[in-house]
Amino acid sequence: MGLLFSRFYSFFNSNENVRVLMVGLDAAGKTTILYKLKIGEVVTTIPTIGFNVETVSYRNISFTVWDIGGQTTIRPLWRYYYANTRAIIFVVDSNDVQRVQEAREELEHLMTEDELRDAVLLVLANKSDLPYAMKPSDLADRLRLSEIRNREWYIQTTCATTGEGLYEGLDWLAREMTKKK
Ligand code: G3D
Ligand code: MG
Repeated sequence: MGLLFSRFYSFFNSNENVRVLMVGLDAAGKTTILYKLKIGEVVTTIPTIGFNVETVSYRNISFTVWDIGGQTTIRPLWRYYYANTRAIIFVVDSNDVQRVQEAREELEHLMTEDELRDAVLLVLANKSDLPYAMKPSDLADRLRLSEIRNREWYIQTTCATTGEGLYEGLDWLAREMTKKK
């Protein structure tokens, strides 16, 4: 188990199953983050319904990851993965100005999902190492994070390839999740 994750895990000692949902448009950096956390074996399943789901678990905590965007027909099926979700990690490519609006629409959609209403939200402004990366405040504006109601949220700048910022992000998440118990 990696250092990043062990600190996160240390916040939890119950046997309650906890799911962390990590989503974002394709190429945002989710798979890279998943491997960087070094939790264990990442299992990819491709349900017949047609979207890739990556999962990795350590004891009672599991990370469930998929690409969002586009395909509205499969959207209702995401719900099967919402059970026990305590946290949403929304990963954004901060270098991709073209698709930030699409990311916002997807995020807004997730925020209206009834089964996710109690989940805290961590937004990762990823690829911050790239020269044209938007500043987190700019990204927060474009994602309209200030309009989020009844939910704790936080935006953290990250570089998934080096791991920078992941520790801080997970730390915030762990603190918020345990507060809510
Ligand atoms: P996804 O799982 O969200 O679809 P991936 O995204 O993790 O597959 O990442 C997509 C590409 O972006 C990968 O490059 C990956 O190395 C790169 N990437 C992820 N995070 C960062 C980052 O913080 N900075 C930079 N510069 N690149 C990043 P490839 O070339 O393998 O497609
Ligand atoms: Mg991926």
